Amino acid sequence: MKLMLSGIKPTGRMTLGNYLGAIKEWVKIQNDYHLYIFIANLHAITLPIDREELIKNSKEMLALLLACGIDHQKVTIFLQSDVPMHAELGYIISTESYIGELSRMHQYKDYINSKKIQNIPTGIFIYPTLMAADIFLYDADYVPVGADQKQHVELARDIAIRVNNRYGKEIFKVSAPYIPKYSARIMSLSNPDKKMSKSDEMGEKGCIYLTDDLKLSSKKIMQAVTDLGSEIKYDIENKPGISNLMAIYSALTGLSINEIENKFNGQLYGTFKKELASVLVNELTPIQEKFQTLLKDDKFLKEVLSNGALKAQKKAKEKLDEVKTLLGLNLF
Ligand code: AQP
Repeated sequence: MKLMLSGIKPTGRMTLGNYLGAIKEWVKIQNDYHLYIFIANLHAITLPIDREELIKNSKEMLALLLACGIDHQKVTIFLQSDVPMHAELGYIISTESYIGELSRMHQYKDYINSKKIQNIPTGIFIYPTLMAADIFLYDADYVPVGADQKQHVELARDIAIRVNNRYGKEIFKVSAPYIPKYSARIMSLSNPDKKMSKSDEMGEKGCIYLTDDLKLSSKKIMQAVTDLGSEIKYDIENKPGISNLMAIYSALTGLSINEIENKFNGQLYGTFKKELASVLVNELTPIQEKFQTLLKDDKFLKEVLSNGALKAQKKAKEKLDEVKTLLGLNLF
């Protein structure tokens, strides 16, 4: 079985975008791959985050992953900081990468250009080297590629090829991008030109959080921005609002866009939104119930994390030892 690695940053509450773009897909493929899923708290601290919030987000994320159907018996779920090899290999990779290539990363350039933060943490700059280490430690065959992280995954591939050539040995696996079959890129409900993001401070109205009261989520759907005209038709360029809602409907029901267009032919936006809200409530109700139960069970959550960390550490240590020996960092 091939190994797939995925992470999720505990930078906020989990969104419908995270769920439909990643987690629902992970649940579907968990029988077909050795799946490693980590809560990327080392990546989360690249921007300032309150410690209590980080702890709360990380715990809720774990409980939600399980509530959404990730099976901890099949999937290795762990907290990134519980596996110190990530930080150690991350440092080594930073010595194998170039300032020029890291400076070209969109995410880094966006921070430089946005002028949102005056002092940009070095962690933003070396984010891709830590991400490369995440991937290399487990010899991941596949890494799911969302549009945002595509460039970072490509850089990891470049670094792997370069290091392998330098040492004349296939030390790092050149992982292939995994393009999910069913997942969608979900946009903000209030601004469909922008991705639905958990850390979007202005995003409250446009963002559905998995743990939100379902009445509030339905209201957000009903108030979602739609476009001129009334036809339920998928047209990203001219009708981004309704197209986004159709993508959500498709990801929730498994119906194709074509089938959705036929189903709602001649109907009004309001009717479609009502139906979408109802589908959403049906999907999220059992998840929220399970989440609430799991959240009270610290003993179980702790056990899941420590089992996951043990499994991950074992694999990660093997790779790190191999690298350290190759570089002359192990004496005996
Ligand atoms: N809007 C989205 N539509 C589809 N997929 C999405 N993902 C995130 N937002 C959407 C996918 O969720 C997985 C975990 O994401 P992440 O937490 O590691 O980072 P992210 O993509 O940066 O997610 P956010 O919510 O936008 O976080 P912040 O606000 O902290 O930057 C990934 O597979 C991602 O593609």
